[in-house]
Amino acid sequence: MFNRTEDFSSTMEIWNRHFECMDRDGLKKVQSERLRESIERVYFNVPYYRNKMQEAGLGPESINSIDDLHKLPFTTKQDLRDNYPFGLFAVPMSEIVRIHASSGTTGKPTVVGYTRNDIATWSEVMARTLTCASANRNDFIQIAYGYGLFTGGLGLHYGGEKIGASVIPISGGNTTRQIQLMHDFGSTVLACTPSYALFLAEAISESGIKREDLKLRVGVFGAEPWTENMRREIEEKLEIKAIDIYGLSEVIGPGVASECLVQEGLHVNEDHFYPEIIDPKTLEVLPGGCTGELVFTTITKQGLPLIRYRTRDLTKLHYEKCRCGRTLVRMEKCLGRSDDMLIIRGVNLFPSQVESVLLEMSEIKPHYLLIVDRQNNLDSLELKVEVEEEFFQDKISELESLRQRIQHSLESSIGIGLKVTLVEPKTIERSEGKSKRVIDNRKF
Ligand code: DLL
Repeated sequence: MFNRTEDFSSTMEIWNRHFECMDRDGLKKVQSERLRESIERVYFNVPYYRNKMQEAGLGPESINSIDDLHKLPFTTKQDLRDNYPFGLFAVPMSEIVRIHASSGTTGKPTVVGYTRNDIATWSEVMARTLTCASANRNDFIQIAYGYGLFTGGLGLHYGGEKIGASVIPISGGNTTRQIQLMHDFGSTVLACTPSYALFLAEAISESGIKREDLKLRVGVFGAEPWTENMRREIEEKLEIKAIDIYGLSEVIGPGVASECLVQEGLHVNEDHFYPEIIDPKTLEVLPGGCTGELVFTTITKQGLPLIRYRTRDLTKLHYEKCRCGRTLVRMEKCLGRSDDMLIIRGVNLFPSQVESVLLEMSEIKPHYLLIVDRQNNLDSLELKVEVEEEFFQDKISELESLRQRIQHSLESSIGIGLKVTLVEPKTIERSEGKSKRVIDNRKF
């Protein structure tokens, strides 16, 4: 993968040269020290971690360096759910200054809390992310990620302000206004999901605005998987450099890892988030260069520290120094997951969330199929669900009102617009083994 030779190190800015270019032995010392502090923090402040460590026969003294990490048990999204909403927080609520949330495996969201210090860490890693993408104080950053409980909008916002850029907090949607302001304000950096970037590219070409009248130079795209082909298409259509940024709310939000202009893997901010790759079946730790599930231990976070958190994202790590000069380990683009989480227009969705809403309605059977597609570069979601025999005989108007009720409950619960189609009993194919609930027609 990494075989080109051009040297970028003298031309690229680095936000925090001390940590981003530290020699790996020095980095390991920093990581080990921070890990020890983190383990003390969770052991003494979070009963869940203390119990799990005690069950494994471990105390804080068992963890002396990063080499001891493998002894510790894993943490999963289910653990966060079991301790909903604030059970894994390691500080009193009076120290939490911000709460975000993302989808859990059922109706309940995964809740994350930040102390003032965590917000400072987040701003720091986002400043690195934006600098990695060549942004600086002279840029106008149009933030078209959603603001709110989703971490995209505010994550980019704080990073943009930290580097001194002019931040445009336009949030997601309203494409006509996005294009208008991009033109009038002279936005140079676009932050949004890669699928929305493609959608915007088409909309710009239809808007009558000429490309040379826009100042756009680079995009920071993430929150969903996207391929090298999609990157090429975005770069050609928008005439910009398209940079991949990765993160998850549980770990901090965006800012966990980001590409530099070399575009050969995403630098993980491993002085804050220590990555491991495991075999998702055997749970063994795998060496650099092997594909497996990405696991993170936060080593500086205070509000919600996470120990060996299983992301379910599949990728591999590369430890060689990058041509930009950074020594931080790089992860390859994430293209798959080891669970059934879907990402639709940047929003996470588990089929079980849909199921739990459907199960509350007596008129329908829990036989359903979710069909995901991509039209005009935007994801679409359709639900086909079987109606109970007795209700299927009902008047068309009654069926239509049932359909609308299902649609409203689902949309308010999962936060994604969808099309609902009612189908006759026994028309959705039954499977002998694990039922197939999702057909994903998108090409990744
Ligand atoms: O998506 C945080 C984020 C916001 C990242 C803006 C980048 C930009 P969650 O909503 O918790 O957080 O979703 C996290 O999204 O486990 C991956 O499966 C997926 N994901 C995020 N970034 C990428 C990416 C935000 N660059 C989940 N490539 C993660 C592939 C990504 N998948």
